[in-house]
Amino acid sequence: MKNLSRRRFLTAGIVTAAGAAGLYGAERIANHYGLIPPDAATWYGPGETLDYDVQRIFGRHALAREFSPSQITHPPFRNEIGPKLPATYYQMEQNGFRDWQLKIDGLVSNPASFSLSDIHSFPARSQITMLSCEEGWSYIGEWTGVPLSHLLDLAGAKPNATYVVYRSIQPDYWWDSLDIFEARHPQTLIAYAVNGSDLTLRTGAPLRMRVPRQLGYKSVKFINHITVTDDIKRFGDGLGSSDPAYGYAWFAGE
Ligand SMILES: Nc1nc2c(c(=O)[nH]1)N[C@H]1C(S)=C(S)[C@@H](COP(=O)(O)O)O[C@H]1N2
Ligand SMILES: [Mo]
Repeated sequence: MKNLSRRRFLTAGIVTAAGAAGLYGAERIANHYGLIPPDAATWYGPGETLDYDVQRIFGRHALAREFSPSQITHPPFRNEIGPKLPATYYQMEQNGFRDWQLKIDGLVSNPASFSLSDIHSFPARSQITMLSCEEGWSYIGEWTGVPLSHLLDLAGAKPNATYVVYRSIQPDYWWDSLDIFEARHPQTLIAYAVNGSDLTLRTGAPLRMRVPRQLGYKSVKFINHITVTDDIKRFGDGLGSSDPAYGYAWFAGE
């Protein structure tokens, strides 16, 4: 397979370049070129760093596979939602999420707050992709939403931005970030519908991040706050997301 041989080639290249210093040296080289994921110091760091580097060097623009309508999974799989959502969530749900706001701040020239009707008025993209959970199940669905890159442009994300942090209405329990390449990738959406219907509580209503090139846990539900930054270490415990605290890598690409 093409990808496998590329991966081997790069791994060999980095290890050769690092010489006797091995993985540690490889990390130093990768660090020099800005190729270190935020959680690289954790126990799965070296392997994850190599995966991330291969992806960023060879696959930055690669598209996640898109499927045909006949391949959509019926009924779709819906994961359990973790701890109970705050009471304000259910109040907003009762009200058709008319009061929901998606805030975008940080390294932007026009910090903004978008309502759902703002989001619906922006250019939409629909794509049929697979959502794969780290626990081994997956399903195919058609997600519709606005490309995150469009919101970054509207807010005027500054050129020195390196990461985009996103939080849900469960801000401490579930938050994540993408590097600027993944954030600007055309398939990365702020989704509001799946299979032609508005999202529901189970699917992350009213807005959910959809990152089809990475595992399902990066597709955070109930999104209400996006922050553009050049300093990912400032957020949470500095590892780029809540994933490492649960034993999962920040970079969840293939
Ligand atoms: N806010 C929030 N987002 C979340 C989760 C969650 O529990 N809370 N679960 C994640 C995980 S582990 C997966 S695999 C997907 C599942 O998406 P689905 O319910 O559409 O299948 O949502 C992700 N987003
Ligand atoms: Mo998952």
